[in-house]
Amino acid sequence: MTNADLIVRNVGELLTLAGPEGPRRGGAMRQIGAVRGGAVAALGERIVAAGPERSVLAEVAATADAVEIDAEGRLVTPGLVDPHTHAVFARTREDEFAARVEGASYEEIAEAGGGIRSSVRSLREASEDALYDAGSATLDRMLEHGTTTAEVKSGYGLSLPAELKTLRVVRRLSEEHAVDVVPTFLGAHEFPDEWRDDRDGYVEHVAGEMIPAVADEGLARFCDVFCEEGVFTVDQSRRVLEAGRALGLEPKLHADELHPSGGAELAAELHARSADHLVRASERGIRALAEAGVIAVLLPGTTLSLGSTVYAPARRMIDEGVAVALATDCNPGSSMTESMQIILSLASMMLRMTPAEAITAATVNAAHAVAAEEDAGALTAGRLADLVVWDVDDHRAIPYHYAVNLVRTVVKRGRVVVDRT
Ligand code: IZC
Ligand code: ZN
Repeated sequence: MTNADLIVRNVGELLTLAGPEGPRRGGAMRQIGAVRGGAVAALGERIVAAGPERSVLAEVAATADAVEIDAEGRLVTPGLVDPHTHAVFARTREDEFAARVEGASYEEIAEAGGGIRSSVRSLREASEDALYDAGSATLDRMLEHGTTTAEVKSGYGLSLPAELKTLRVVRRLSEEHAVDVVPTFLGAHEFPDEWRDDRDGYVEHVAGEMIPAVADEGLARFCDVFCEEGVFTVDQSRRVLEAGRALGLEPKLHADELHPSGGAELAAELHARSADHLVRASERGIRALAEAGVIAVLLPGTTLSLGSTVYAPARRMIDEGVAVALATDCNPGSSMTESMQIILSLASMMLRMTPAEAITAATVNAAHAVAAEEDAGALTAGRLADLVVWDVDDHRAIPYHYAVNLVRTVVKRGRVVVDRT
């Protein structure tokens, strides 16, 4: 018998996502650990039991002040994990969105000095407090939509002080906001105005000065690079990612988003934690990801927002044995959403991932993509009590009923943090 101070019972469909260690691949992506008539019990921040209600209730003793949530037959899943966001920025870019609607491309806008460089100008001027307030409001919206863990990248500073400012804001958010935040350094997101005539010089500045300063302050878990035609080449990306790894920052890549750029192959060569986007990844690149065990983080909200019709080849990846995860890419330029729910809908509608595969990709595989697998992504004893009670009773309804918020209650670290009943 163990004590429990939170019990969620009367769960119509409980998805535990329990299963073998490691990210799920192939047919295992459909195994979501569904239990009819389930319950979850927690003590403090962590789960003590989850499974059929009868066995959970037989295993735990409720404390005198225990909170009980009656799910009234609804669906309960792990809190969603969003493993790729640029959630700390100073200003939105609806001007560029409107220009794209009228025919301008993302790359034309970037070449003309807009895009990421526009976000850099506004972020450099913003105070830490203003960035914190904006980032906190963004995380609030994520939480309201069921996300309980999110990765957040820097990359709108592109100078040592502005990158450190961003990552200190990310750290403050991780300390103060209910959402657990995983910090990623993305100094190689674009070439800032002052380095555009000396691109290799900027790469050396990132590798030789920014990364040591970031590592010294313990400000990031991962190092990412925008490896893409017109931005960082494969060689420049390798240089940055190897410098990061040498100081303890694990590699991640923006790979093959707009053109086949050799990003997937580089991710495999470096045994990166994840390769993200992969819309234009080559066949060889996809096979290399599978062999190297690199997680593919797919971002269909970006494809939608850019008005493209070419989505990442998710089915081919799953068939090849790549572990697929999903993320919002929440950012002011190419995917302005905080909701993983619309991402699940796009995954099913446009990537042809089954609802079960999409949920695996947004929970357990997403947790692996940000090295949070011991805490998040599944409802099993020992993991954090991060869960969502949904306003539906069948997991297939999450991608199906789209563009509305289906969240009823969010529990984060054993506490009710969103209550929409
Ligand atoms: O602000 O445009 N693709 N980075 C790579 C982005 C999009 C974010 C942005
Ligand atoms: Zn991104």
